[in-house]
Amino acid sequence: MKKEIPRLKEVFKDDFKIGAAVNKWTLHSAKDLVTTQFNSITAENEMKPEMLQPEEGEFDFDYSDQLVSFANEHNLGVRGHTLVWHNQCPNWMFKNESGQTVDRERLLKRMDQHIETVVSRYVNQVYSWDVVNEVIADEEDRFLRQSQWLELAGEEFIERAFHTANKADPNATLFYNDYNESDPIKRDKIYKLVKSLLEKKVPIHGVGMQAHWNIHTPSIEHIQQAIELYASLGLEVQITEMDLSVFSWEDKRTDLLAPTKEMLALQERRYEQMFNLFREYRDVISSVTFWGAADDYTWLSNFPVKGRKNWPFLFDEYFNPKQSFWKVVQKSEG
Ligand code: HAH
Repeated sequence: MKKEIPRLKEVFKDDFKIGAAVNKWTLHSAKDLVTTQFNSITAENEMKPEMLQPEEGEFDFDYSDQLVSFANEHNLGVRGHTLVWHNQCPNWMFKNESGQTVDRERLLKRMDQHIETVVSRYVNQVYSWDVVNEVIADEEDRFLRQSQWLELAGEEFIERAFHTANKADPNATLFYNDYNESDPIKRDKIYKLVKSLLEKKVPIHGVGMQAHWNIHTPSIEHIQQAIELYASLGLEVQITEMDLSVFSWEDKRTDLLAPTKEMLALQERRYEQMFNLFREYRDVISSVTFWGAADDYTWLSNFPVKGRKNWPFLFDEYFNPKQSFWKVVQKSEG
């Protein structure tokens, strides 16, 4: 008989929720893995504005409803992703009937309508929402990202999105979510933004650290400092899109058919260190979500190098636990 392996959701049940991003295909292909190992899911794409409202006023909830029913049926929480983002946002949002850019009022009204419709549909079924995604600039000398949202609506769109989401579901916890969240310069900008929102009494409850990391960077120290800093605002932290690429950002090699032994060894060590850190901060970290479930499918196989396979998770292409999995579940505490 096949020996049962430990379940992540059991191992971390007193610490934080443990989640996987799924999409309309992996919801079926990885069904057993997702329902046995995890207690939270996030839609990789199916709840993004371009998917939910491809044309003005014409909502398409087919896939997101399926995902939420799946979650209900299998007792999984749902992490909502995402309400306002510069990417995967339908172009009509920024245009009027004659194809010119809309004015501020019209854009903000459309934003409110989108948020109200989506959030109220899943009231009490989504425990946290990424209300605003990635509005901090990567350039060192810029604060907010240049986007149509910022250009057309001005920075108030950020706080307004949180107010609107909070009105639609006062029980959901609301997050600001971003990548390179552990980089000291970007981290300080995220901190500054979130702090200013709190000072204005904006209903924001947490910072989402995407955690698109790799086997070399960022350092555990930088991750720890970022968690500390965000938590110092009295907010929750969630790890929202974790994956550990086997390639450093600069490494664009495309020759590998499998990860090397060295890559896997580093990945194991890093996963172990990271989960030790997460456990240390269990009082502030309320959920840890991977941006996928197993190495058979990851967005990283198309980013940043198109068509280059990557192996970033705890489960291999056949859904078997990798050595990294065993490192993560063997807790040192007695
Ligand atoms: C994330 N952005 C997004 O939040 C998520 O919705 C998407 O599925 C994958 C990754 C990370 C990112 C990016 O899209 C582009 C450049 C850097 C980082």
